[in-house]
Amino acid sequence: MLIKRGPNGIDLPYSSEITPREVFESRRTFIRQMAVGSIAGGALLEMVNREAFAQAGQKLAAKPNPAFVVMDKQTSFKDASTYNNYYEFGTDKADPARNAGTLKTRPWTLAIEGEVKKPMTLDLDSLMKLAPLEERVYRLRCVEGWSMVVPWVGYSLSELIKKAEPTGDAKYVEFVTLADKAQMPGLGSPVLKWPYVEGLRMDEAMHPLTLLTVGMYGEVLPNQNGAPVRIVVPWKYGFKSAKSIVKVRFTKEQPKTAWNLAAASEYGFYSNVNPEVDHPRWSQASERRIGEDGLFAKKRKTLMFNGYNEVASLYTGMDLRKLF
Ligand SMILES: Nc1nc2c(c(=O)[nH]1)N[C@H]1C(S)=C(S)[C@@H](COP(=O)(O)O)O[C@H]1N2
Ligand SMILES: [Mo]
Repeated sequence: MLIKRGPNGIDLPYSSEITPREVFESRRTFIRQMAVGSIAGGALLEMVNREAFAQAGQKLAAKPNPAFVVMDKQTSFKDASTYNNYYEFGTDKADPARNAGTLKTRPWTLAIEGEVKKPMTLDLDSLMKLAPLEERVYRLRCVEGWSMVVPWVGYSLSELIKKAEPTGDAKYVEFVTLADKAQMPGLGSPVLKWPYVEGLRMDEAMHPLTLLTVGMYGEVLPNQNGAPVRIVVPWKYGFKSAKSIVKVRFTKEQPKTAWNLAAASEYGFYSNVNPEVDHPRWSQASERRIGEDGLFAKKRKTLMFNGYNEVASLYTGMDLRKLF
């Protein structure tokens, strides 16, 4: 996919083919005005920003990163965007696709706070431009026993963390997600304590696999997949991959996460994909790949760390049966 270079040399993350016509046209007018020197630099930045206020489905330019591509057949966009867990929009798999249209993803801000030298609040546009967008094809396995293979668009969360300069006291990272009753019908239900909160240990958050995600299948994230910005941690059960995050908080103490608070014996803080540690109510030894669930489809063997063996060294010396 092409990255269009803006008139001032800033890479525009969206290509003109898909830019809404009025934006495209105003850009042309604007370029013309630029040529006659009638617009100041400030106005230019504003224009680039406005252009990047993309909606779900809009194309995103991202460079495939072959170092992060699993060879498994990709799940279809249709399956990945209609079979979801996003309890803020209902607990049925079809609910998020049906109900998440009410999520207002723009404007959006992400606050970076806690144990950092540089706390900041980023709007979506600055977030999109903080590092080059990459496409990465990851396996994602839900604790319920199904998995998907999705081409995500984003960049390593470590890029953002480095900018915030964590202090020596930052041992964990907490992700706080949006909780707005006006937009999210599921908040009326007490299934979880809202907002949905997740967390990682600092070294897990800094691991290059941990992806700050803004798109999938070459497009801006559909709302039901966690627009406008989510985390994807491919070696952990899906619930660690928090959707629609509004805050990244660096802490001394291990964050209290939503699923752990709801049922500590079933959902540990670590929740690494581990075929040897069963969920108290079912085995975790195998999984069903979404899209392969016909009558004759075989279940797949679940792999340790979901197949991401490069993370094993993060856990040397830890008893992963106790710290599940
Ligand atoms: N805010 C929020 N994030 C969430 C959830 C949720 O209910 N709310 N569900 C989690 C679970 S259980 C899974 S399996 C993944 C599913 O991501 P996907 O729908 O994009 O496949 O999102 C995770 N992130
Ligand atoms: Mo899940």
